[in-house]
Amino acid sequence: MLAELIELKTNKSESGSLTFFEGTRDIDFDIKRIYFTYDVPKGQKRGAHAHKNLSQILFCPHGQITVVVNDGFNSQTFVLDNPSKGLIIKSGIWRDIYFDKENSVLCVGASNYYDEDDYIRNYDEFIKYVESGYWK
Ligand code: T46
Repeated sequence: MLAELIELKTNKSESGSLTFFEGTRDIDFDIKRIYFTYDVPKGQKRGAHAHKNLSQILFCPHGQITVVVNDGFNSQTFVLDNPSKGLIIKSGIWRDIYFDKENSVLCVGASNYYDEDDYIRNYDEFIKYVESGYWK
C-alpha cells in the first residue's frame, strides 16, 4: 500500500459539520507538528519529495487537492475533494501534490518536527534509496 485513504469521523448537525481525528487513537502515530499550505495558485504543483522517516496525514478542509504517490515502482493517485477524507503517507513514498482549485487548503499532521535532513528532494536520489533497501 503506497498510502491509505481514511474517512475521518464527522459530526453533522443543522448548525454545520465538525470533522476530527486524534493522534495515536485514530491514526497509528502521534502528531508533533501541524502545518497548512494555502494561497497556492490553481494548478500549481508542490511536494516532489519523499521523507526518510516521517508519517503524515493530509487533509483538505477547503477546495480540492490531488496527491500522486510513488514508491519507486508503482504510483497511485488520490483526490482530496471532501474535508472528511484523510490521506496517510508513511516514509519512503515520493509525493507530488496538485492544487486543483483556487483557494484550496492543504493541512498536514506530521509525526515529527521539521527537519530538512529528512527530505529527499531529488528523484534520482530517491530511487537510489529505494534500490539500497533503506525502507525494507
Ligand atoms: C509534505 C507536503 C505535503 C518549514 O520551515 N517548516 C515546516 O514545517 C515545513 C513543512 C516547511 N518548512 C519550509 C521548508 C521550505 O523552505 O517551508 C518551505 C516550503 O516547504 P516545501 O517546499 O517542502 O513545501 P511543500 O508544500 O512542497 O511540501 C510540504 C512539506 O514540506 C512536506 O513534508 O509532505 O507539504
